Amino acid sequence: MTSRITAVRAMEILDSRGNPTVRVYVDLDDGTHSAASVPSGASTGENEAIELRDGDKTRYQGKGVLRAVANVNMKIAPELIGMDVTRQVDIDRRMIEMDGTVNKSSLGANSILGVSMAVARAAAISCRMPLYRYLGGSGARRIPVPAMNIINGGEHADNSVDIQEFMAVPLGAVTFAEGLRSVAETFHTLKKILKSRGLATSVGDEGGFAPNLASNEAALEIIIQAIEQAGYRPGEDIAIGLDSAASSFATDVPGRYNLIWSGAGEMSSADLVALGEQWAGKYPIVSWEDPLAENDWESFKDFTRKVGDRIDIVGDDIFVTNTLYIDRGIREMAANSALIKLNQIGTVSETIDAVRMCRDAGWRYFISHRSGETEDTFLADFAVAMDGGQLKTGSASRSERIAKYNRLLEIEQELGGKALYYWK
Ligand code: 2PG
Ligand code: MG
Repeated sequence: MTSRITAVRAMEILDSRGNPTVRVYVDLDDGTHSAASVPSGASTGENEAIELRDGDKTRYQGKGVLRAVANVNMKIAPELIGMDVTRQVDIDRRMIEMDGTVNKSSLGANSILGVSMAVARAAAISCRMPLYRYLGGSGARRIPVPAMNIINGGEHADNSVDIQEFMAVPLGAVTFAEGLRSVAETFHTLKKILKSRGLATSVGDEGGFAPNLASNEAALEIIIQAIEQAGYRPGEDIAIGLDSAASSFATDVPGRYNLIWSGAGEMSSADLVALGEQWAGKYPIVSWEDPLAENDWESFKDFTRKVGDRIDIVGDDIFVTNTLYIDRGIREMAANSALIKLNQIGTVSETIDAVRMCRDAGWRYFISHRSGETEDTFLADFAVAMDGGQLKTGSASRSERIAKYNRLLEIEQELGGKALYYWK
């Protein structure tokens, strides 16, 4: 028997940066209630689906989401009442059609995604299944390797590091729990090293440390030291993942970058590719996200040609979880992996389409949180459901990040000996 939607309503809540975001509640005729909360990015891609903000400067400096909330309550809800909750694609499509724009700017991706996620969760509860199994099927049992962001820079912190994320990737562990332990221990060891050098141990938006270091390379060196001091082998037990978020230090002149914060100064795309190639040879780097700006397709291709056989070149701002851009990326070999963020595209079913496209092309895909998150653990179940094997969900601090890790620990335990954990 299928269950039907009887109510959909939204409210304004706060995200991990204290900015407003949307939470949506869905009720079904079988008595099921569900809720889901929408994340929010800082280093956003130009072609991302639009997050609707009120722009009313008298509330939350213009960042209120009451218009998005009203869109859920007044426009979306009446359309969805009575629909079969398991018809995720139909429900998402109905909202996309109602919106009528290419980037969801009319209803807002924040209102649409909130509904889409709450619908998926309501359906899972109604079917008496954990969300990862409802979305991923009975074979869903792979727990992703967590790329733990232990040093934050760029737009996620107020320090001297241009690269936005330095991640510790526990690819040598045999279970998620052990992998998580190894990178959490590395995080704590890193704290001690920073302290001993008189460097700040305060954290950035994703919970990694945000010290003022002499250079971007100094961050790589100190992470390697932390891995070793924690008792692990760099590159074997724990490798390094990077997210340059290079659009955030691209200048207005195409192909020119300015590594402002570290003082490294201006450089061309070719210089950046050469530097990246050098680092990829020198450090145990296994994945590199947005090494170049979102419009610098030619240099993305060049970098992929040069190091793509050794490391994952992950497109985030360049692809924005949109099959239109991922398809072009696959055809032009602009990368070999894509980052997957639900709110970049704005519905659960379109996010699944993006994952499917990657999988069909033999690309890897990294499921990701946003720098502004909530306590919602939807992402953890989603990552297991997508069978991707790689997840970015922040550091070993800040509860909005830890909530996802704890949910993954729970899923691994629930699966018992059947859980899978491997990097490649
Ligand atoms: C990124 C994300 C998440 P933001 O660039 O990959 O780490 O950051 O949510 O600010 O876009
Ligand atoms: Mg990114």
